[in-house]
Amino acid sequence: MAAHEVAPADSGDDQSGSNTGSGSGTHGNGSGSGSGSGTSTMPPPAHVPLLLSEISLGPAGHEFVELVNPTGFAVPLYDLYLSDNGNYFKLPAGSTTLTSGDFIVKFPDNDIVPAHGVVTVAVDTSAAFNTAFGANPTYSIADANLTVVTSQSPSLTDTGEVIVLFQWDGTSPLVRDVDIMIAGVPTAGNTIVSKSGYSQLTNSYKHDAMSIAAQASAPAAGKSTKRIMLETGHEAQSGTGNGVEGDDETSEATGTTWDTTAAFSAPTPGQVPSALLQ
Ligand SMILES: [Ca+2]
Ligand SMILES: [Ca+2]
Ligand SMILES: [Ca+2]
Repeated sequence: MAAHEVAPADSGDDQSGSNTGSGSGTHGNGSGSGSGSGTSTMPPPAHVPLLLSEISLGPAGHEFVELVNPTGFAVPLYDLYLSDNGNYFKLPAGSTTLTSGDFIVKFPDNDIVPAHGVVTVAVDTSAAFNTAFGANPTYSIADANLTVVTSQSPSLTDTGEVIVLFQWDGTSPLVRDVDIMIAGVPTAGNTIVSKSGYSQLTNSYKHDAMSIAAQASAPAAGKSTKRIMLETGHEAQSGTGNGVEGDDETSEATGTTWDTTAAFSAPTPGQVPSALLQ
């Protein structure tokens, strides 16, 4: 009779459990035993809900960029890059010229950001970050536990930097923006560069609004700038921008969605306000 099949009440979970259990390796040192065997042929995710959430420009050892996953589901870091150089968008052509002090790094394909998780990328060593904040970062550029695509003695300039999270599948002529923030008041060499209409390989970038603005001032040493609000409703989305899903990341009203001069406070790496969690 069919009841024989029912036997162990707990076996049903075992089958699905064996697939989900591999989500463990969220952090950089991982063995990469990750879930995705067929990663090299996977298309880049069409939806990347990750956001920049905090930027600490200094002093040395205290420099980091934080990302948050606002959603209640895990998000892969597949095909995602981070840069502090406005020419990041030339990466597919191999012609990215970094000025001294800048970097482009790529996250490990098999790593994920857990639901409501936070990732920190330290510019200096994990040891220096630990000395500053009492915990290790998720990744360290100096320790190269993520892929350092190119760098020139990377640092975050205290007066200001553009920070860009972007997606590239390794073969497309163009990258796609995920989130952009101009922290502090960067010099021309450290800030965003318009890619409107820029022709590269077999395609051209669409129009960038470029209405994102520098802050009124840079956070003082020992303070950072932090996202306080989600971007929805504060940037052009689902349009014809250069971002994932047609968003225009150069249009975010970061004067509203990030803190400002009077509110700059001590860094909180690994922690975000609950307003950022959906
Ligand atoms: Ca820099
Ligand atoms: Ca944005
Ligand atoms: Ca934080």
